[in-house]
Parts: sequence; structure tokens; C-alpha cells
Amino acid sequence: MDHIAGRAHPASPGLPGILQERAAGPRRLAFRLLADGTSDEAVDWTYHDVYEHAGRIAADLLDRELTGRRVVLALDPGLHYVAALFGIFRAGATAVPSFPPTGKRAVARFASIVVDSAPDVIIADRRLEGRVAQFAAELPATVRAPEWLFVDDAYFLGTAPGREIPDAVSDPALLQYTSGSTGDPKGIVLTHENLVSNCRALEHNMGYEADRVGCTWLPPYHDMGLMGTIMLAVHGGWPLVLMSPAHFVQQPYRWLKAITDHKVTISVGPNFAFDMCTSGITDEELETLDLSTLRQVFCGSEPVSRVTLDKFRERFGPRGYDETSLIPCYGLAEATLYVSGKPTGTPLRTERLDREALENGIVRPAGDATGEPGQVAHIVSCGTVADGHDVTVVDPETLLPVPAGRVGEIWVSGPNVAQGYLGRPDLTAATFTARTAGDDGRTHLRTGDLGFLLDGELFVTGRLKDLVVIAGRNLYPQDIELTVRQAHEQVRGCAAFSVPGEGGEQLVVAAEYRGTARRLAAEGAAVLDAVIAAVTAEHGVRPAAVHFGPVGAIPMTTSGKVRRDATRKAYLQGTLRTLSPVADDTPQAVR
Ligand code: 649
Repeated sequence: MDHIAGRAHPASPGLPGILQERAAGPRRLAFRLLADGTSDEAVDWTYHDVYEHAGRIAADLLDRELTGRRVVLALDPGLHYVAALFGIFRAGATAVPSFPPTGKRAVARFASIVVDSAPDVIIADRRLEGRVAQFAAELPATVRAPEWLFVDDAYFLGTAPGREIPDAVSDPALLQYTSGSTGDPKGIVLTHENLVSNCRALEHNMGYEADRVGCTWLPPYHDMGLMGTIMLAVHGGWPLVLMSPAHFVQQPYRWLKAITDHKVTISVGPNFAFDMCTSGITDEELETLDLSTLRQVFCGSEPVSRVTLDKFRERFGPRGYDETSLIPCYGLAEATLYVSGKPTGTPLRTERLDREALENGIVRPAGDATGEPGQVAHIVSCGTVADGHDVTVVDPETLLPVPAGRVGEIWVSGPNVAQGYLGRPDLTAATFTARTAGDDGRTHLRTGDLGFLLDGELFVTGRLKDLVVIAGRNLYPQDIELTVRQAHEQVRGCAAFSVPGEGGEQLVVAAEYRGTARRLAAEGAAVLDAVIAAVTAEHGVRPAAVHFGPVGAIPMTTSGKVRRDATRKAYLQGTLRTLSPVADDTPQAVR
């Protein structure tokens, strides 16, 4: 059996089968957990270790006859998470990746996942044992209470129930919850074929390298951290250095230091992670870094910003970072993960486009003479479409494909496309089996994202739902948000959206202010002026209102994306947290 990265698995055994083969081979490093975020407390597991630990879980699940049932994974990121994932697979159950229900927000979201997925068992760390009763009280009375399986190091040392573990791979393999709204959870149904197909498509992009070493701090309960790193590493047979997301967020330096210490060749992060590194690493720390081993650095999950990439290159180029290694990529959980990425080894491509034309859906190079700052949009290419897949750009209203060089909704077809949303037949039909007006004989996944194809490369411009349509112009909120963040140093997070007003939709900006309410009272007028002046100058639209809230006021998804729709709703309901000197929560009007 061939299990070398980049080549096909002839019998297509699925991930649990691949793990089993690797476990039967020579002992090789599979995962290295940096338990405290540094190399001081590294815990190494071979494929054999993963397989054995997974077997302990699988035996327990089989003992409860859970083949074909759903099991929620509520462990902390780490090695037990990986073991439990493969244990669930080996027992032929469906894994529902989640996180520990600790903290108010996490509990609410966790509860919504449990209610929607109706699992038989929840696997959690032993330390939560005392808190389960409290959590159970959060669940609606109509929900059948799941059993809990508590694990810790001692659990894995214990003897498994004495039963033979069959290779019980049944579909569906996994239920992936999107990171969006708690009130409306959507569980994406993925088969083992989807998981393997996604790995193969990524390996086609990455090519084979004998000495590949990966590093990730991404949460394992999201598509990018799970399908993009843990599964891909097992599929490809190369070691992966793991760090918890919290360790990265506390100190972004740890990510780059791990790359340095373990001679990492491949890593990944959303755009914000690159920003955090650029602004959050001291000069002394910088001196200790060597990023020259990196050959592939994926950047996806939110718009890839030219400004971010330039700053990152300026700061880390002297430490061996080579921008050719950066791979802007695009994907979504509804397509398992991967849809497109820059082919390995090719230069980064950024288009300088006429912003006004782009607002009208037309891709036109910005003229050299274009001097106005707001007139040029820099759009980074997300590369070529995954092997075996196809992207059609479609006019969301007429459902007709648009020609190359026109903006439309990104529709995807191919084996990475998931089966649908659990228990939502209508939404599944509308989203996963869309047909173009001309009907090209295929069904497509409607992504809700906007973009265009140019010379066979995909450029993502924004989200259809988030478009701010004012006076016939289509404004991209992320552009306005960038302007706002750059307008004043005290502004941190930001969301731009529109609300109905006299004479049509009006632009509203909600911004997080880094200081206290008292400080805002003192300098608020200056910040407000700076924001309004910058937005008006760059985008030609004057915000009708600017709302200031404390840091953390703007709702975000668990993967760090701005939830503009939720921000807008909270703003309209007056529940968006405020710092504004205005005592009640009425929007601060622009003078
Ligand atoms: C996007 C996932 C893209 C996502 C990632 C390939 C170690 C190191 C590296 C490694 C392996 C081991 O956001 C992922 C492909 C990673 C290979 C790593 O290899 N999924 S989501 O469902 O949570 O959200 C989807 C939405 O995010 C936005 C779109 O709105 C999309 O619908 N999005 C983007 N927006 C703009 N630009 C992009 N490039 C975007 N990518 C996702």
C-alpha cells in the first residue's frame, strides 16, 4: 500500500485506515504538542501512540454500541483531541468537533451544537466532571440528555473493554458546525470520501516533500485546524507540531519560535495572525527567529490583505521569511475546506483594480494616473481552483454565469462539496445543489462569497450578504473597516454595515475603542472626526453614524471573523455595548 504524500491511495481506505497502516509501520513522529506553548514541554506521539489511544476510545464507544451514532468532541485542543477523533472514526460513529463548555459564550454555543446534533455521547476532559450537572440544566427539557465520557491521561492507561475493534468506518464521518451564529447552528455533513478528497486536493497543490514538518495553533474544532492540519498531516504522513490557540493569542511570538525551533516547513493562519505577529513581537524576540525553513505558509479564512502581507514581509524578511512561500487560499466548511490556493512556488499575484468599476462588478486595472487613495483596490489572488474541482462565477440574481473578469457569486462543484446541513432539507437543496439558469447539467455549492476569475485564478472580493449598498453603489465593508482601523490608533475592531434611513440605506460604522469611556469623552470628537474624514475621503460615503464600544463589543465568530449582521442587529436593537458619552445606547449621530 502506497502511503506517501502526494500520491494516491489505491484502495482509498479513508483516514482511519491510513492511520492504521502508519501505526503498523516503523515508529515515526506524528504529533509534537508544545504543552506550554514553548519547546520546553514537548510531548511526542508516534502514529502508533495515536492509534493505541484511539483504540481505547473506540472500544468504549463500541461497548456502548455507538456505531452510526453521533459523538461530540468537547476536549481541549491537544493530543487527546486527536485520539478521540480517530477513536470515533474507528468505532464507526460520527464525530462532532466542538470545544469544552466553559465560559458563558462557549456554553451557549456548545448547547446549541448539542441540541442540533443530538449526540449519544460527549467526550470531555475529566476536570469537567463536576460541572456537567450545571451544563445539563442549560439544555432544553425536550433534549435527550447525552452521556459523558470523561478522559484524562489515566483513562488512556486503563484497560479497554475486551472487544475486538472492527474497522468500522461508516458514513457520515463528521458533522462540522459553522462558526457563525449560536441561534441558528448549521451542521455540515461530511463523508470519509469528502475528508480524503480534501487531503488529496491540498496535496496536489503542495506537492510531495520528503522532509515536510507542519506547525499549527488553529482550533481543532474548525475546518482549517481539523481538515487543514491534523487530518492532512496524518494523510500525508508528516509530523505536525501542535500548540493551543490560547498560547498563540497570548503571545504570537510562540508560533514563529516553534517554526524556528522545529525547522517547520509548512504552516497556516488567517490574515489576522500575520497582523498579530507584525505588531506583537519585540525586536529582541525577532532576533531569535529563523523562518528560512518555511516553504509553504497558507493564509486563508478571511480576506488576504496586501497591506498585511507587505508589513509581514518587511518585518520578517530579514529573518529568512520568503514571500514566495506565502499561499493565499480560499475555502469553506461547506466544501470540507479547500477550494483554491496559489500553486506552490509561484509568485504572489495582486491586482491593482479600479475600485469604482469593481463596485459595479467590473474588473478593470487601475490607471497609472489614478492618484486618489480610495480609487485603487488591491486584490490578492487566491490561486487556482483545487484539482478535480470547478468554480463558476454566477450572477446571484439571474443565476447566469458571468464572463471572466466580472464579479459574481462563487459557485463550487467537485468531490470536496459536503452532503448538506443536518436536518435542513430546504436549505441544503438551495445551498448545495444549485443549478445555473442555463443549467450546465451540474449541481453547485452556492458559497455566498463574491469574486471573479482572471487568467484561471480566483479572486475573492467579499461576502454577498455583507455588501453595503448605498445610492446604487456596492461598497465592500472590509475596505471601509480597514480605513476606519487606520484612521485613528485608538480604534481596534470595527464593523461597517448599512441601516435603513431617510432616503435609503445609510452607512453605519461600529468601532471598538481601546481606551476608557472617560478618555473617549475627552478625545471622542477627534476620533470621530478622523473616522468620518477618512471614510468620506477614501470611499466617497459619509457615515451616518459612528458607534464606539469597548474592545470586545463587536460580535465575532469563533474563528475570528467579524459578524456584521449580528453587529447590525445589536446596533438596531440598542444592545451593542457602548462607550459613547451618550448615556443611553442611541447611536452617536454625526454632526
Ligand atoms: C478557509 C476556511 C482555506 C474557512 C486552507 C488550506 C500545517 C500547516 C499548514 C497546513 C497543514 C498543516 O474559513 C480555508 C484553505 C489550509 C492548508 C494548511 O496546510 N472556512 S469557514 O467555513 O469557516 O469560512 C468560510 C468563509 O470564510 C471566508 C469566505 O467568506 C468563506 O465563505 N473566506 C475568505 N474570504 C476572503 N478571502 C479568503 N481567502 C477567504 N477564505 C475564506
